Amino acid sequence: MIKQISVDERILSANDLAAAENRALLHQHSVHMVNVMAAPGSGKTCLLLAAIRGLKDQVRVGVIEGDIASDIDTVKMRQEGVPAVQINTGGGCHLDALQVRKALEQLPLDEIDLLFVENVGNLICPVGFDLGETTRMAIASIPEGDDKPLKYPSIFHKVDALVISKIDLLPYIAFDLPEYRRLVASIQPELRVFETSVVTGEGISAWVDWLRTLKA
Ligand SMILES: Nc1nc2c(ncn2[C@@H]2O[C@H](COP(=O)(O)OP(=O)(O)OP(=O)(O)O)[C@@H](O)[C@H]2O)c(=O)[nH]1
Ligand SMILES: [Mg+2]
Repeated sequence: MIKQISVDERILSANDLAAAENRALLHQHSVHMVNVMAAPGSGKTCLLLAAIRGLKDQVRVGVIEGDIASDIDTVKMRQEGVPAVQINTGGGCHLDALQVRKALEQLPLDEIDLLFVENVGNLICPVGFDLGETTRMAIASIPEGDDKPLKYPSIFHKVDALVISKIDLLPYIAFDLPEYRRLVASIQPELRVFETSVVTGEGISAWVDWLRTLKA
């Protein structure tokens, strides 16, 4: 007899299966994972360092760093006293759930409330890969230009929050912030948006206050 397969049955890819297992593991340890996606040099590491300092004593932070090569960002995280694991993709333009699983096995999950994943700097590839995170966040910096929501709409569609970084550079760069925010709202009207600068400190506490609410 031929076995019938329901058309509603979803065939999960290897990544989706691993992501589901990661999510279950994190839930078991009460860890809230935030997948941070953005272009290279947008300010991911600087913002995560600011978050670690702002959350200190209240929220136990851990970090997974995704880079093509080097452990530069991981060293910075460890210098702040948080557990951090480096994944080098060796050329891959995004992290996948299996790589994250290996990193999770190296972290003291019972000592972490909020786990940031700094994904490989890229606006396209990371968007398609569920890592098992609970929250997805994009960072877009002023020097990248105000046309990015038009050119890379899917990242703005898929995230739970957007940080517009390097806001201190607005006086020096042609960037129409109200128009940019209108474009973002046209993609996802309810998207939570923060404007920050690690140079002046503007907007950091509002963003850190929101991060604090994510603690599992
Ligand atoms: N003016 C200004 N510069 C910033 C700000 N945040 C970061 N930078 C600078 O931007 C550069 C890149 O910052 P990083 O935090 O390393 O960026 P990143 O996204 O982690 O970079 P990759 O991990 O290499 O993709 C550094 O020279 C920072 O000093 C900001 O708010 N204002
Ligand atoms: Mg970085």
